[in-house]
Amino acid sequence: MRPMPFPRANAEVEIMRAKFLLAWGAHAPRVLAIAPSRSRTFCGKQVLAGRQTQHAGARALPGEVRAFTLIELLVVIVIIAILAGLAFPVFSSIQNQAKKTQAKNDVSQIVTAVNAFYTEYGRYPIASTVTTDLAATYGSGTNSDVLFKELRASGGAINTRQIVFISPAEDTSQASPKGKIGSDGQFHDPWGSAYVIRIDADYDNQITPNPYGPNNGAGPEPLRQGVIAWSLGKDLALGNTGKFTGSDDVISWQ
Ligand SMILES: [Ca+2]
Repeated sequence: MRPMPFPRANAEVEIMRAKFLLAWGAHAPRVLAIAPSRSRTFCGKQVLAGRQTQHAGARALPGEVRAFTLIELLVVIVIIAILAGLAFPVFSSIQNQAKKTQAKNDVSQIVTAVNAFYTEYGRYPIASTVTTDLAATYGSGTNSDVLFKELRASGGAINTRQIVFISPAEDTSQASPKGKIGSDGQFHDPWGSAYVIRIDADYDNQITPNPYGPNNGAGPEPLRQGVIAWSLGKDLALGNTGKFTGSDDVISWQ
């Protein structure tokens, strides 16, 4: 038998080796790439004969699972964190604007209810012993439950016909629930502080004092109103250093 030339025997061994590597690679967890410099041509076909090297960016073999690297996951997490950071202030601003809209609606309803009471009874829902507008201020200093008992026909002495002039949602499990009547009987704004109401107790068709002072963004003093209501806003404080201009308060008369 004529001995097989060494280069041909070497080529057959390398073909078998390449077949083994391809078969093994189908079950390997990582991509196997063959160093191109170690391949050679046999009978016009490319024979893979090089040393195997792991390469994350190499093309996956059939049936192989492509996994994310730690760096790729970290990049995705950082991008998500940046997007969330950008979206949160926008979301917070929209939410606060919705609360201001609700507060504006609530103070308008309170004023409408007090005026309706006046139309019905010819007087405001306050005790006859209260004779100044400053004394007829409820929700700040004086608890507003005495006023809302009358307006809600809930135990008041003046609303003798038990007419319901206003009916906000109620949550008596909390002292100051947001946007509801609490266990203290007061009507709380969406940030949790009680709405403040001032009524023309001396019946001169104007209210004195203006809670923000004259010409501080909330009109003159006295105000030509029978009843006013306001919310302290998100900062839970009256005005911006006492002035309405630049504050987050919500008022009924503008
Ligand atoms: Ca007055």
